Amino acid sequence: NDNEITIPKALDEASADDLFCKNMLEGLRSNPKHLQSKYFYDAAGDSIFREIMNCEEYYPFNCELEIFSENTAALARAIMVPGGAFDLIELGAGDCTKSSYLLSHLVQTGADFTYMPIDISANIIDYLNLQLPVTIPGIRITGLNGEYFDMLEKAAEVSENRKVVLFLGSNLGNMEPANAEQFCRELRGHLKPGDLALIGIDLKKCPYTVLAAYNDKEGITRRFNLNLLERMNRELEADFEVAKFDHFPVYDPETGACKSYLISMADQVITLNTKEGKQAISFAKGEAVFMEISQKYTAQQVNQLGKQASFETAESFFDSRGWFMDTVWLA
Ligand code: AVJ
Repeated sequence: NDNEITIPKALDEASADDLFCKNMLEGLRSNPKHLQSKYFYDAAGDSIFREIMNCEEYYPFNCELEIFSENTAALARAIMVPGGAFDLIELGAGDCTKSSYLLSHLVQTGADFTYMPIDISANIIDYLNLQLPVTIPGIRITGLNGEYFDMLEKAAEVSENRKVVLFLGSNLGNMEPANAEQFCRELRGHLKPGDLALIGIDLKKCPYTVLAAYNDKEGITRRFNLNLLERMNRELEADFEVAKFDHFPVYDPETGACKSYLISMADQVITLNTKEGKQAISFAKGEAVFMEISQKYTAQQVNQLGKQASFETAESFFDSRGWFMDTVWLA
């Protein structure tokens, strides 16, 4: 049945909560302190991220939207090769505004595919499973809530079709370069010859432009970062006073690393309530908590990244300013 919608069981909620708690505590007990940016995306974080995508300074979203809206047919052609039924798997799908251009085009042209969005946010997957068949009638969708590679394995279990993996929005930039390299190798390991990856990556450019994207005047990005403290207040019964933390983004044009930190504005002790009881974490005035990296690359570095992971670059697409790149890698 072509219209059948499979809604798989979401990641076990208790174990997801435990993992969140464990990872937050590990990061806060480290020296220097750090928190994992993948946890930004609870329901409140999803909503603040939508504000970021609409704010003036955050150019990556508009650049990639331009690529997808202006090159829809060419992108579709690029991923239809070598042909046959396929699974279109999107890692970190979000609300799939960009990919929906491609999805609509593929449905309209009668392509034989199932869309499998993978997202860490259960909220997002529930939304996509319900909403996408309404906005794109005729689409086959199987949403998967969980970690990327766990869900890629699941996707391989449920279907033997050729795989096309979308990894857009410069999500790869959220990994340190060495981890990104490892990630691409691991991704390649989950694919067979003939499978494809379509990777969207933000490129190096004027340092002022990059930094402004992570330091918007309205303070949306600041709220986005502080939301993780508020999420700990909500989910771990923590007692962060977010007014006592400041958002501090930096961009190093030499390495291409854009990093954001939260700075403790005072000597302070916060507590979290865990299964093992109350935990106290102290912060020194001026102490930084590393929150997120948004790594920028040159187009050559991206090609190199693919090559090192045993992919062959088939085709690359750029926005009119050459600020962002979507590249098709053949496994
Ligand atoms: C969607 C993860 C690529 O790093 O540019 C936006 C997230 N963080 N503003 C990025 C983000 C702060 C974004 N990614």
